[in-house]
Amino acid sequence: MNRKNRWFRAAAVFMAVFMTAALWRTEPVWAAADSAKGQADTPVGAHGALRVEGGSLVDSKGEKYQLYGMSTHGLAWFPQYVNQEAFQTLRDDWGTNCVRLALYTDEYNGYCSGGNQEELRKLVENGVSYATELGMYVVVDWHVLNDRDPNVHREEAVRFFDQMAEKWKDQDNVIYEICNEPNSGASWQGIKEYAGEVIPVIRRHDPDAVIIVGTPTWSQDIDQALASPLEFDNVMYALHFYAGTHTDWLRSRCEECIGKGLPIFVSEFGMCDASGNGANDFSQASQWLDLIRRYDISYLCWNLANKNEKSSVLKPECQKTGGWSAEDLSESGQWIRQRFREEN
Ligand code: IDC
Repeated sequence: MNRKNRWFRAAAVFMAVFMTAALWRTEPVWAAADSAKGQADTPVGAHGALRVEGGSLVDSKGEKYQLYGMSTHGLAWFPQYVNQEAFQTLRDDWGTNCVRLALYTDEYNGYCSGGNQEELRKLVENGVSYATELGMYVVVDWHVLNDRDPNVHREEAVRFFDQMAEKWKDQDNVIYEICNEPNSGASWQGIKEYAGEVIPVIRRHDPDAVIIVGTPTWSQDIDQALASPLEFDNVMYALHFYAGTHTDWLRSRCEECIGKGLPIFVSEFGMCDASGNGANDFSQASQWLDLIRRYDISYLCWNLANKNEKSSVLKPECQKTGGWSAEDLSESGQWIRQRFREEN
């Protein structure tokens, strides 16, 4: 190679390196935060915007796609687990692709019952940012429980989802769950009216967002949704189970509804009983997760905290807020982490 050619080559290499570096600098923040993976390797990078097709959740290529991971406990009570290291551990060590942020509406210090709304919104926003930086999907859960009927705080829900959906309108990874568990007589008709008001508020900002709607009797009566579905696209219906309480009869209902094309999302489940405590029933839980795998249903486990209750996945004495090792996990935590890892 003569002198001139060598010079050209060196200049070309320099330019290529310079251009790459310049492009790199314009990458979103996650690129710097997440040195372990390139974006294409993250769940969102590989699967993009999700939608509902033929009763199933599908990815941007139209292939069936299953979300799975942990739900936080109440954000007001366990805010410390909303941090990037925690979510990264759930992604890289537990092998999960989704987290759920549980915002209680009406319990002690709930969003509509005396909680500091600004701080709670900040926690939700931070949670969404961490998930986004890590290329994970995130479910924003308006955790109706004590209020029984989502219409009790309908105005607040409209305001909340209006503000939140405006923020995330350009993101592919945010899923909205508009009422965790209507219960104690809250009717499907009433839930439909509530959904009919809240869904258009979200859709005004984010026309394609996937939205999960809770069903009567603590999100067990999916058959009522099947009999009278909502007239919106990209909607899924919540089915919740606790393996120590809900057994064959609810699995049969689940299979029947799936067979008829109802899009179901298990946005909360536990291996113990419905109190969140009581013994774990791993045999029932296995039967549930086998069914879930058979139909590619998405599923999120309750709960990421060290509360002294069976459903918490961390031991009560564990003070770490991320980077957990096997010894930090409760019986529930060890079991579900293993199951999640088998999904990959
Ligand atoms: C439970 C928590 C518990 C908390 C209680 C508040 O585990 O620490 O004191 O809520 O009412 C659900 C609910 C979920 C419950 C969980 C266990 O969605 O909020 O969490 N559960 O009872 N549905 C069925 C079970």
